[in-house]
Amino acid sequence: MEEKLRIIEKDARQAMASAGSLEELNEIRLKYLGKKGELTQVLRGMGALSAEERPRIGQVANEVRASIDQELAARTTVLKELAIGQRLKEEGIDVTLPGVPVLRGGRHPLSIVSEEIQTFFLGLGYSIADGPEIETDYYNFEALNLPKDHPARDMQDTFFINNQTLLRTHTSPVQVRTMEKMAPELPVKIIVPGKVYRRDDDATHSPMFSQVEGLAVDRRITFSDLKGTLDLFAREMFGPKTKTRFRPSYFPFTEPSAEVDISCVMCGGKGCRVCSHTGWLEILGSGMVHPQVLEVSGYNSEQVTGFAFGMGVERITMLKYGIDDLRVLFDNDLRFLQQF
Ligand code: 2NL
Repeated sequence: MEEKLRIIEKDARQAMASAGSLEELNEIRLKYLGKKGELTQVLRGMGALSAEERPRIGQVANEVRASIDQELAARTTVLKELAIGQRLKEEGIDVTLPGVPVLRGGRHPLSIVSEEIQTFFLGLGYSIADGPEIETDYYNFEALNLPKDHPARDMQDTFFINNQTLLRTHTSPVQVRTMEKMAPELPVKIIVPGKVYRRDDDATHSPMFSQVEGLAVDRRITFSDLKGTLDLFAREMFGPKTKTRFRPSYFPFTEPSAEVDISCVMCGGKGCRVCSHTGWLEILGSGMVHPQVLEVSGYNSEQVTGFAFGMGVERITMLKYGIDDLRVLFDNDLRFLQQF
């Protein structure tokens, strides 16, 4: 029996050492060590041995088993290495190739411009305020001197959620909320950036767009303060040679009201296609806060005055970077975004 075991040991080790693949090696393992394997068969016959022989044969059987296991483990390691080497060769991995570059994120042009506007006004001592995008009819319209059924409501086609609730059409309601909280404390100097919603959709209008509005309320604030502030702003945004023009206009929440134009960024004022041969480009709306708006917000309009303004960030961005279609700002095409 000992001889039989030694032969199995020799045969098994030899077969394993020459196995060419892990699959082949596994077959050999089953042939010798499996349930019906050769070694297993021999060990089953041990019951027939005499009491003197059994311990010695048992020890030999253990040695044989350990010896085969050792060869199995050694060959497994070698074949695994070979398999990896083979795959590397077949799949042609070239470790000298440069890696896949990690894409670096960047700021969206609308964020860049919105933050640039905010930074300018922070420098003049303004604070940043924000508030809800879902508003009540009261804060979006009534408090801003736009009663129900007033024709001026037609200027802002509105998404209503129900009779009293809507998507804000401008960030002005945040300014009303801020004044309500602060009154009668002075001065109020705030900048309100944020998304607003109007039922508009074409090459120059999007149903969602970004605004920055500003508000300054104090004793003896005048139209000169408004002009000086916005003139400085225009030159900061569009360069020191920029001229401004204040044109009479109408907003329900300001009186008097003015639209602010800058000398054309393309032609410098000579007249070209961008400025429709006028030499001027409109950048924002502004005015002296209507006394009615001050009163409902908690201020005495006999004692305090204020100016306010509002601008569309998309429009400023398009003028600053010479973009002629608003929609590229919302397409999220990396070929466009990576230019900033
Ligand atoms: C525009 C014009 C404007 C205001 C916004 C304002 C806010 C309060 C009181 C008075 Cl709380 N006015 N905001 C004033 C004038 C113009 O925006 O064309 N925006 C895109």
